[in-house]
Amino acid sequence: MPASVFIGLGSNLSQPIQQVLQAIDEISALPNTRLNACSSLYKTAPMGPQDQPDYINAVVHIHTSQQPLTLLETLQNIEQQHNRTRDTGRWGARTLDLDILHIEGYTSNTAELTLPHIGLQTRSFVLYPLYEISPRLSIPSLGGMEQLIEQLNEPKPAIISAK
Ligand code: A4P
Ligand code: MG
Repeated sequence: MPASVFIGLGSNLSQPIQQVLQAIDEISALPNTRLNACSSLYKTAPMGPQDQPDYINAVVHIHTSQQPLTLLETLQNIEQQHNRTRDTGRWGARTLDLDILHIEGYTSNTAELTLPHIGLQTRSFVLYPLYEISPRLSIPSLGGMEQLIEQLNEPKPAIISAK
C-alpha cells in the first residue's frame, strides 16, 4: 500500500518561486507517486544566518510506493538537478532543499533519515503550510497540528501565492 508522505520544500536562490514550483512538478511526476495536496507558497525570513535572502517555502502531501530511503535518494537527486551545492555552511542559502517531514505510520532514528523531521515542530515555515493542507494531521510523538502551532507561538508567514 502506498505511504502517505509530507515533504517540505525551500529555496532562496536563483528564482526561488520557480525552483519550488518546478520541484513540485518533479515530485508529482515520480514513478508510483500521486500528489495529494500542495500548500500555498510562503515567503519566510531565514532561519540561521541572516545575511541571506528570504525563503520560499511550501509543503506537499504525496502517496508513494517508494520506500523511505529510496524516496530520500530520489529527492536528493532532484536537489542536485536544481544545482544544489552544500558549500554554503549550516543553514546557508540554497537553490532547493527537500526534507521528508513525516511518513504516516513510520518513524526513523538514524542520521541518514530522521522521522518525524527533527525541526518539524520548531519551524513556522514548516508548520503553517503543513497545517494548511492537513489541519487534522496528528503526529503520534508530537501531537496535532493546532496544538503544535499554538506551542510554536509565531506569526503565520506571508502567503505569496495561494493554491
Ligand atoms: N536527513 C535526515 N533526516 C532527513 C529527513 N527527514 N529529510 C539527512 C531529509 N534529509 C534528512 O541534509 C543533511 C542530511 O540530513 C542528509 O544527508 C540526509 O540524509 P542536507 O539537505 O544535505 O543539508 P541541509 O538541508 O543543509 O541541513 P539541515 O541541517 O537539514 O538544514 P535544514 O534543517 O534543512 O535547514 N529558513 C527558512 N525560512 N526556510 C527554510 O526552508 N532551510 C534551512 C535549511 C535553513 N533556513 C531556512 C530554511
Ligand atoms: Mg535538507
